[in-house]
Amino acid sequence: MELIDVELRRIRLPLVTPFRTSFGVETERDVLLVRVTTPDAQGWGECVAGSEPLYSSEHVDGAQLVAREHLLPRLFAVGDLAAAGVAGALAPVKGHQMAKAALEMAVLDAELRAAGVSFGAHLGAVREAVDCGVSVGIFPTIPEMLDQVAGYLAAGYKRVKLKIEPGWDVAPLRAVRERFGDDLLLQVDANTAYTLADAPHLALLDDLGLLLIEQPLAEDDIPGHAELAKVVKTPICLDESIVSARSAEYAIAIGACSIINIKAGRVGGYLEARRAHDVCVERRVPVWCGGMLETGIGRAANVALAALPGFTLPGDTSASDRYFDRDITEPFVLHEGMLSVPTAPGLGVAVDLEYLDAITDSVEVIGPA
Ligand code: OSB
Ligand code: MG
Repeated sequence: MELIDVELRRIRLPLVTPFRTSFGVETERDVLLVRVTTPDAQGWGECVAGSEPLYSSEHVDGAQLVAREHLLPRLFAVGDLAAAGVAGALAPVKGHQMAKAALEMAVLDAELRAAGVSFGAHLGAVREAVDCGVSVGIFPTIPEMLDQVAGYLAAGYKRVKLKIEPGWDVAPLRAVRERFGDDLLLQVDANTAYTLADAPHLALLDDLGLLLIEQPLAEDDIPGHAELAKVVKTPICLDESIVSARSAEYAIAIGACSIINIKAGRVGGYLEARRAHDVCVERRVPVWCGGMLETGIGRAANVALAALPGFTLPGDTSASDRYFDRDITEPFVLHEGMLSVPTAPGLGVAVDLEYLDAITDSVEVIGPA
């Protein structure tokens, strides 16, 4: 495939409700979109980096700079480009998984649109629709949080994930159990807000019947999670720590986690995400698809990924209206707690270009040197 040019576009989309985590609050998404043009098709990619480097070391301005200055020149230098060759071509650049993932995604979309193959079919999807959970931020008060959860349950979400931090853990969780009962599939995400010294406190969560606790300790503290797993009964799930299929393999091997949240952006792309999935399946470690408040572009790919056989737990693949009043593709709508996996070629969704232009902050088009 020949790469004709690549558009880097920044859009601004307000969130329907502020999303607060232990690392910060987001009220709108400032998203870097990638559009690649090849002779046969265009392809879209979405970079999941946040506006500040608070979830990981990447952030959206940095991702755009790295894409423009370091990644795209390497892609244009490849003679006959294929999605399967993107990671190798970009490997000399260390890190920057989210920037790399966005470029690989756009190339893969173009390739699959030209070939008439959907993302799901290409990745190995075995389901037509996927079970959806919802990630609930930290609220100023417990009643406000409970109302939000009630609304999501009424909409049909199959499991709830509460964001926690020191001072917002046991009490809100007990309140959720009291109001919605013990059958609710409930899990928590700390986004690295605790240390191993908090192990006795985290063990208090054991009585709450949680599916898992996600990333309680620091990103680089994989051994600490293995220690914590000896003290708490709630299964430990890693998010931030898993930056490649290999890191998944090592974390599982040392007993740091018994469940993994897979995010394509964090591991450098959907093809590496599939390899991480395969590692987990071989080791009988359940996985689920994480989310990064994606637009319909990223959501289409996430829903396809979540349809792979090892994704046996509901993911953070919520409907478009959980995030935005208006999505930039046709909206993803929940049916009986599920989202349908797109079947049309590539991502299988169409971008609303008129709306996109209306919410665009900047566009740069990069060609061969
Ligand atoms: O830790 O899973 C996380 C959003 C932004 C950054 C990190 C995380 C999240 C979420 C939201 O939990 C998941 C979603 O997209 O609904
Ligand atoms: Mg997480």
